[in-house]
Amino acid sequence: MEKDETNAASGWTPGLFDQVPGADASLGKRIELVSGAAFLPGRALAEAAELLAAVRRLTVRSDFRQMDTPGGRRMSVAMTNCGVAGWITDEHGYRYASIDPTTQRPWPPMPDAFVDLARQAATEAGFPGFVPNACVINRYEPGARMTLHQDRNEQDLDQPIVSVSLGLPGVFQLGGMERSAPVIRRRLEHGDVVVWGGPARLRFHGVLPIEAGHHPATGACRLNLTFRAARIAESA
Ligand code: MD6
Ligand code: FE
Repeated sequence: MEKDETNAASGWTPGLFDQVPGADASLGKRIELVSGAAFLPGRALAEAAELLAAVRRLTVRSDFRQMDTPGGRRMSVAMTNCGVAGWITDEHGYRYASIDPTTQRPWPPMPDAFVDLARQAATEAGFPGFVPNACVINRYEPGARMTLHQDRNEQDLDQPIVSVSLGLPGVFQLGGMERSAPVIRRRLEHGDVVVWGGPARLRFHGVLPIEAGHHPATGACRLNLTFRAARIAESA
């Protein structure tokens, strides 16, 4: 496995990504961004069209919407979810809920193609046995961004997160365990996958404002799918 040449000084844990049976160069590159975070360039390229068709189908039932943070700011990213739990935010806080507050119905089920890709990518990155039950789907129009945050609403922090980028590129920022820690930046292109767990699971991260452009697969936006093992805090 290759080390990230932009981050050669990171404390790499030998073995974490080396114990996957059959993991070799022929399966595609795996680049360790920091210990616990593997970058799989182009890993979802073959599946991208199928993933996007599934997103189109499930947004008929639960469409993208811009949510408000507990502090009262409207997020620039539009979101929806599928699976048994959906990540939501409103004046009461951030949490997972089994009911879409917009439709008052359960979120759409997670398509098999989503589960298959997430499990395979997690295994290839050294996290076998990943069981995603929630997928957050983010849509970034030009100018939309995700400020630095930690993903800590999930039940089982031993389970990784699998992140799939589709459409326009975005610049991913990966920081430390405190918001003020220095960040490394990585451009994520259509079909790129990042798997993130273990010692990296609670690192701060975000996405810089998306630049305007056109992508043949998505048009004028970037989509990001993040697969998680979540906990349902309440029903809505
Ligand atoms: C995004 N991703 O790439 C936002 N979180 O649009 C995330 O917030 C994220 O990519 C945890 C793990 C991987 C991620
Ligand atoms: Fe996140």
